[in-house]
Amino acid sequence: MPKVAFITGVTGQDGAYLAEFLIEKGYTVWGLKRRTSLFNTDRIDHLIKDEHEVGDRRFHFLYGDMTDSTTIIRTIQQIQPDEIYNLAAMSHVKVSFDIPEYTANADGIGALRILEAVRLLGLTEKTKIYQASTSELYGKAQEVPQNEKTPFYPRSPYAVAKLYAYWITMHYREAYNIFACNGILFNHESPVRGETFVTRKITRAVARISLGLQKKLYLGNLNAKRDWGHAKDYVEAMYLILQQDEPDDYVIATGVTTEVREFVRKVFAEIGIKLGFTGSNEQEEGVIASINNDIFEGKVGAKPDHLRAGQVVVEVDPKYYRPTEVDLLIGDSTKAKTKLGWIPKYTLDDIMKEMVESDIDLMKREECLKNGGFKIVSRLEEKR
Ligand code: NAP
Ligand code: G4F
Repeated sequence: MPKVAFITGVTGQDGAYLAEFLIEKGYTVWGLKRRTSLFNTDRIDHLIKDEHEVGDRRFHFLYGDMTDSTTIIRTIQQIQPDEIYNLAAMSHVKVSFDIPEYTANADGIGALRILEAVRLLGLTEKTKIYQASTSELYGKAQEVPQNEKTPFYPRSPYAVAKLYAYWITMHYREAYNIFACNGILFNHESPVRGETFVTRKITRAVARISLGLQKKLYLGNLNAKRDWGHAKDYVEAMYLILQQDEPDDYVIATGVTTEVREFVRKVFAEIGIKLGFTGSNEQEEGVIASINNDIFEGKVGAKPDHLRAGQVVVEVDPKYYRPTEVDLLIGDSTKAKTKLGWIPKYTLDDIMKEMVESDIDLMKREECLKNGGFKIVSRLEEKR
């Protein structure tokens, strides 16, 4: 019998990559999906098969919401999963300051609802649980780099909600002997990263600026440093965590940290634009120092006639500042490397290159679509 996995948050970045990964491993995958007024399955369209056309389906949807216990219990009862990956969350740190109560409910109590369902349904021996914990738990980091023993100091309603989820997962492991694990994942990105997270916001904007569709990129804190990996590497770690003999918690990170400002510079450099930064704080600007026409034309497929040296293409807008910031994250994943044999394959340069190329392609397709072209493949498919 194929193993059965239940993924909450299947329409998100990680859910999509994980579903694909598990299906390739032979699993039957059930995904929890919120009802939305428009389709939001772009990232997983390639996995969805019409039941009227295909007999053997490996991927299924169920409607539900992390704030709705009864549906979660009914769903888990129906599926009887071998593994649950709890990825659903209001995952945007800045937005969590605007909707803290909802964030606590979905991200914090949501994790409890999954654990309690497994306990109530008598599945504690059968079902393993992965909880999507986060490096945001370290917040005002108490040591550098951060590992499984580093004390937590959350700095946002999101991180506080995730702190509850972390501890309740560990508590259910100890109190009820459930195979429940925390993956403390540092930031991970991809071409299907949500458009309002900083890396994707940057690669999208650089693509649009290069094509003359946008003039400037407005950002918040350029000084923040993050340990950025690739979502594909990170979903493999989630799977490995649940394949161990004993449940445990693991830090998943690359061990390399990069400033937001440096990420911006690198993405512009990828299309042949050398960027300099002048000024400080809210007056800081990113200015084109020079353009390598050959690289630009090779990457963008057009001439940079609308761009010139001295042009300001990046500005700071304080509306993107957070009431409290997480200044520096860098993870030490020695435990994952030793015990899981997990080694990330992608470097930050690989990720950035893949993302900007994908966004240039996407922007061209969107423009083509506006002008009467056809959308023929899903976003994830076209980015693989
Ligand atoms: P994401 O792209 O924002 O996806 C979040 C998923 O959760 C989406 O499928 C979303 O559905 C779903 N969701 C949100 N609220 C829900 C609710 N109330 N009920 C049911 N589903 C709900 O996030 P991600 O980057 O894939 O991250 C996956 C998980 O890992 C999240 O828990 C995140 O907090 C955590 N994490 C992420 C990172 C990272 O760098 N990516 C690092 C550490 C931890 P819709 O599509 O309908 O919005
Ligand atoms: O890309 P971000 O929004 O990601 P953040 O806050 O680190 O959170 C992400 O990673 C966490 C893991 O550590 C996950 F748990 C969480 O779910 C999410 O996936 O911001 C990264 C940094 C921040 O310091 C932010 O202040 O970039 C800075 N930044 C500067 N300008 C910006 C912007 N962030 C966003 N989103 N938009 C800006 O304009």
